Formats: sequence, C-alpha cells, structure tokens
Amino acid sequence: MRQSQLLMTTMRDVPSEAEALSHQWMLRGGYIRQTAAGIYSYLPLGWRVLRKIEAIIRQEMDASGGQEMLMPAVQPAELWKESGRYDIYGSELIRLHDRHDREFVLGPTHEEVITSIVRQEISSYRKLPVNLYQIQSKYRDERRPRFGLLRGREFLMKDAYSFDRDWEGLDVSYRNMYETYERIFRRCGLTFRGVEADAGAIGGQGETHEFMALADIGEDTVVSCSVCSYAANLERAESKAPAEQADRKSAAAAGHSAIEQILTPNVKSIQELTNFLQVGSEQLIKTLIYQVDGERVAVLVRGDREANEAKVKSYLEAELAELASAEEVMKATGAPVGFAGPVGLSLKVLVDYEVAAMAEGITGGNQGDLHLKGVRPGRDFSLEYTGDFRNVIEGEPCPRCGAPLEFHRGIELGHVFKLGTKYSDAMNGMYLDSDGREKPLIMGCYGIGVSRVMAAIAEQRISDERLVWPMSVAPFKVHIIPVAVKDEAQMKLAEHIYSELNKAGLEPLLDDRDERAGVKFKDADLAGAPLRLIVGRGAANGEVEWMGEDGIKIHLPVEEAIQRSREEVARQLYG
Ligand code: 9G3
Repeated sequence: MRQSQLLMTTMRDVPSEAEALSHQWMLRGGYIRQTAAGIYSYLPLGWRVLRKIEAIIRQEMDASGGQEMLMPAVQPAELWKESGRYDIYGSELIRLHDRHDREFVLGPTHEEVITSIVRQEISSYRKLPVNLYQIQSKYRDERRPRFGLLRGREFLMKDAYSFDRDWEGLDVSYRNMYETYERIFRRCGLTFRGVEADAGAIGGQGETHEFMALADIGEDTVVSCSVCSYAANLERAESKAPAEQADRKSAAAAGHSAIEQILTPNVKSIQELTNFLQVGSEQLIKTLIYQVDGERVAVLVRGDREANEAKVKSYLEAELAELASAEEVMKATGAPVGFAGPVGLSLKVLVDYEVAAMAEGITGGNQGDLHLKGVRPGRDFSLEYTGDFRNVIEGEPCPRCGAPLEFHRGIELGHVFKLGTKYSDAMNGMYLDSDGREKPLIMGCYGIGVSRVMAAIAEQRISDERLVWPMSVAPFKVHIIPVAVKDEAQMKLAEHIYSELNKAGLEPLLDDRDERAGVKFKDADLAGAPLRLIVGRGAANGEVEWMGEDGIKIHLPVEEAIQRSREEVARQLYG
C-alpha cells in the first residue's frame, strides 16, 4: 500500500476525551472515529487489524469443529418473551418497532435466536454435538460507554453456541472451546489468563470462565493466588471457605440487651457513622437494597466490606441485579438512603456470613436520621438466607492453599459458559435421543469481544511513545520509509524494496509522501508495523537501515534487509 493513498489521518495531540492509552492511539493513528458515544467507525487502518483478528478466530474456530453462520442483529421480541428475558432487561436492551408496529430488539447476544433455529433444524441425536458461531455486531446500551473500543455500545463479538445430548458432551465441548480460546489469544500476542467467573444468570447450571488480558486500564479485577493456580474474577472470588471464616458467635450470644435507638441527624455514610458514633466500621451492619429481576431484596455485609452484586445475583439465580434507586429504597424501607436496616424489614434479607457471626451490630433504623445499636443477628432479623455476599479483600487467604490473594486489573476478552438447559427448557429446544425419548438440548455459549481484543492488544503493546502490533495482526508488516522522496536514488531503492516485499506477501506500507522525516517517523510509530526499513543517504551505495521490534537500527545492504525481513516475519508468524 502507498501511504499517499491510505486514508490515515494522524493527530499529534492527545484527544482529551480519551482516557485509555489504546483509545488515544486509535484516534491519533486514524484507526477509528467516534460516530456517537460508544459507537465507532473503523477506518482502513483499524479495519485491517480487526480483520486479521477475525481471521485468527475463524481459523481456530473452524479447526476446532465450529461451523460459521450469521444471525440477524434485529431480533423479534417474541423470542425474548419466550425466554423470559424481555421484561428483565432494562434500558441496556435496545428496543424498536417496525413499520407495522411490531416489537424488536437490537441483539446484545443471540441465545434466543440460535435456540429458535436449532430447535427447528435439529431433531435427532445423530446431528449432535454441533457448535455454531458467528462474528457479528452486538448492541448494549451501556449507561457510560468509555475507553473507546473497550466498552462500546455497538461492538463486534464472536459468539458460539454448542449443543450436546448430555452434560458429559457439554464438558467436552466446553473444554474444546476453552483450549481454542487459549490458542486464539496466544496467536494474537496477548498476555492473558483464564479465570473462574461468576456463573451469573445461568446460576448453578454450570461452570464458567473468563479470559482476562492483564492491563492497568482493565475494569475487571482478577484475584489470583500468589502460590497456587487459583484465579477468579472478583465477582466470583472467595477467600478460604467463607462459612468457616465466620465462627458462630452469634448463636451463643443471643443475649438480652435490648436494641437502643440512636438519633443520627443526616448521618448517612459508613464514614460519617463511624465518626459520629466513634466506633470501628466492623461494628456496623451495612444494609443495601437491590433490585433483583424485579424483586427488591436487602443485602447485609459488615461495614468494612463491599457487597458483591454478582454473588447476590447468582445466589438468587437471577438474570439481573442492580442497586435499587433512592426512591425504591424509600419505598422499601420508609427511609432515605443511608438509614436502611434489617430490623422489621418486609423484604428477603441476604446475610453475609460475617454479619451472621457478629454478636451485635449497629445498623439503620429504617427511619430518617435514626440508627439502631445492639442489633443481634438471629434474634432481631432472620438468618435464613446466609451466604457469601461480599468482595474478598487483597491479602486474604486463598480458598485453595491459604496463601495471600493478589489483585490485578484485567480486560475481559472472552467468556465461556455452560448454559445447560436454561434456554432449551424455556424455548422447547428438544431432540429425539437414541432411546426414542425427547430430551432437552444441553447448551454452552462462548463469546470473544473482537473489537475489545484489538484495544487490549494495543493496551499491552504501547510503550515509550511507540505502538508495535504483533506480526499476526499488524495492519502492515513492514514500513518502508524513504526519507527524501525527491531523491531519485532513495525512491528507486524504496520502490525496489516495495516490489520485492509485495512479491513476498509481506504487505509493506511505502511512505511515498513528501513529508519531513520527523513526521514520517511519528506516523510510523502510530501505524505500528513491527519492521521498518529506512531508506536514507545510504541509498547511493545500496544500503538501508533495518529496525525490528526492539527499535534498534542496523545498516544492511538492501538484499540482506529484504531477506532479514522475510525471515523475521516467518519466525514471528510460524515460530
Ligand atoms: C441483554 C443485555 C446485555 C447482556 C445480556 C443480555 C450480557 C446477556 C450475557 C451474555 C452471555 C453470552 C453469548 C456469547 C458469550 C456471552 N449482557 N449477557 O445475556 F439483553 Cl442488554 O451475553 N452470550
């Protein structure tokens, strides 16, 4: 490609709205342009990278037995009503009407559609197992899209769905996909790890893992053990078996001291309360009101802990859980936010193990400006729903080996789930087994955020003002830069190299623009080609400068530089 023809408008200054490094570089390098908040157009440079990531995904998915297909982005609401998810999702699910006023959604995922297809196409066990996948745009109306492609509202996803006769079959399909994902992310040059994830809405139906790219910008927290191989998303991570942790003091100490009312005028937060009462936050019982699949529940965790929404959701096997709004809190407790408590509450109360183990605690009085002291778990509120509802703390003992747990930031690249019969039950996805009986299809689903992978690779590959793409996804493998395009010897040599590298299939980018050298090198740092051939004064005697990933320039005769480029590409692509 000749750079004078490439639509690659670069920017020197960093766009202020871009906080993430990859977002800044994608804008500055002319890879993407924002069309609306969280919605991007891929310019030719960005599209070349995306297509290469897709190619790696397709090769590995096909090699693993997956069959590519394509489903529509516009999905009839009826299918979402069949699965029961239409009324559960709020404003994140984009809904629309067609000209006949029929209801549709813009697909955030495709479990409903794929199940409606497979229940028609497959009726016999002979056609199982099958793994169908697509690479398609997804729509999720995020409240706060940010970090460019890392959290968009329209994004590219590879989503695969496996269908098996039984759970043993699903285990095989799941492991096959897990290993395929490892091959895909390795070929994309990413530093990643698989972690146990929150089973979420699927609840107890089966295990689930996420693949995390380690990066400081990552919104996810990876909890890993400093000694053994335990690793989990914070949403799921536990310390040593939480039940053991909370020794059962409360049962013994159900003493007689009555609850004491304390006037706490406008004292709302944990911080304010500990200051006002001069007590440690571990004496407090934090009461949070959640909206879980439309039902309001109260969750109690100790004042010095954070509640874990994902654990609440999976404990209740719900599809969605989010903190209730201020008015919902008022409706549920009769008090503004900050004064909620479990005593006398008519909601289901989920009690974290540590709260159940407290002899007594201080908590909201479900009345403005009122808190209660001497509240005894078990005596003053039920311990019927006790469980692990809090985030682990860094340094707590690993649930496997007891060594201290470490926290790392991660970008979720992919997520694999054992769905089981969640959708086949809801949508009558049955097949006829060899014994002539109708049975539900056992499903798995497997997603990769393709556009997010591109941003994650950039996050991991930008260092000291240079982006170097891995050879496998680089938009161009070799950047040929003649310093002075008006110098005949330089251009002649550059054109020769360009034609040789094209013949070798190395997709060179020839910077044939009449620009100052400084501009050319700055733009080359944005284009991120792993190899760079600089044609300067040495052209007169057939010499060029060769630069690899390490940024070190060496002078080589032109034929040697061409040969070295071919060898380096082959080494990086084929090992
Ligand atoms: C929705 C909306 C957002 C969503 C979902 C549904 C996430 C939803 C989970 C999945 C599960 C897997 C197949 C590929 C891998 C992930 N966000 N999820 O179901 F309506 Cl608005 O998408 N799906």
